[in-house]
Amino acid sequence: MDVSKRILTNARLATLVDTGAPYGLIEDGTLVIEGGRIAWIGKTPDLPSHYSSCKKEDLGGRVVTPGLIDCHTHVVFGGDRAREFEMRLEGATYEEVARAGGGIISTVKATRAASEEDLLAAALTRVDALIAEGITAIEIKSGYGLDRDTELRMLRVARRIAKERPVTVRTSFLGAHAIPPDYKDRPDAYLDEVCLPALEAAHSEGLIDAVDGFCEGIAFSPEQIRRVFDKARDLGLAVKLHAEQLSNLGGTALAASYGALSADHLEYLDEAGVSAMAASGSVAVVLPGAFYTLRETQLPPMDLLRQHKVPIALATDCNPGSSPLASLLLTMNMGCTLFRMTPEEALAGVTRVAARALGLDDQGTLEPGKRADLAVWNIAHPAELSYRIGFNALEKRIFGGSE
Ligand code: DI6
Ligand code: FE
Repeated sequence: MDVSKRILTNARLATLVDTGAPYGLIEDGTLVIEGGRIAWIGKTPDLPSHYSSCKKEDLGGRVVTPGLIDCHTHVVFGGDRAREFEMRLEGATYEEVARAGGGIISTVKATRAASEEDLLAAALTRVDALIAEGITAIEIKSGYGLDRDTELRMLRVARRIAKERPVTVRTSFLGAHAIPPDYKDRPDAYLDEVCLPALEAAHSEGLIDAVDGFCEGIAFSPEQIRRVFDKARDLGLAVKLHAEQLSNLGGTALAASYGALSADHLEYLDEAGVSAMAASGSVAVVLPGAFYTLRETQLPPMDLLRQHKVPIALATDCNPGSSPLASLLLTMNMGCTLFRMTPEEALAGVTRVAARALGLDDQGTLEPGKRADLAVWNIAHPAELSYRIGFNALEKRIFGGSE
């Protein structure tokens, strides 16, 4: 018997390939894995005869999806912000907490004080929760260091996660996340003296896959973000942006003009921004965990995004302040209930479209040539993934062909 091959049969394959069928579903499907990649996929009766001598794993009619992808997280950080949660419940807004020196800056203090080992151990607890729900790829941002050493330490921790666990990690440099207290009212000096040099240093150590920023009244202006993006362009790095989360500053159109992989949050996005995204091919990453936690009422312009055919991804935004959420399944449910996504859009948003938001060409769908990153679910229909709340139906996760 040939053991280099693995054949999963009697499965309902939610391929997420645009075949016309919802979810790209193949009923009574079989999937062949060879060399860690999908070698063949189709209806069981059509399986080529040269596979007939191989042992088959009967999945008993279970649903198989691509491994899930969380394309926007801040899982590496020190401390927590439970006290801030209490303050907000007592009436303070997220911006008021930030302006009073809490918010992102309080996590910066805790992150600077934490060792690489402590940051790794804490991040792994969150990554493990995601992996337990079938995640096979995750994006991780820096941005709680805001000094060169801590930004680099966060990114090293992110890279180490891919060695400690069977998961693909994509890193984003987010030095332009907040203005540190020592540079209060001098954001350009912070960019010149800290952020841009740290970006170069991290890039030269091979620690970055993309460059992100936070374009907002409490963070950086479009002109300042432009300076960060110009440096990214010089270094040949892709960009993405936290944009239009609390107000509309036009960050999305700026990101689109740099061919951004994605623009993220987008509650205050207008039609001009949506058309700029459509023209650049950028993905809209919506983050219902932050919307929920901040008790936002302004919804991202979902219908405009659909009308302009902007692909929509969904992610946890797992972070200690605005989205202390380490469940991508709950995020899918929130995407449907809060943002009125369909369960099919939600599943595409954490697979095919999330892969695109990270520039991962060989993941996110079930088709020949793609990595064999799969999730097998003990459910009868893929809509159940979004429908249930606080319920994890993962039967097993396959990463690069192995469990
Ligand atoms: N927007 C967010 O939602 C996170 N960062 C950002 O730019 C929040 C980060 C935090 O509150 O710690
Ligand atoms: Fe974020």
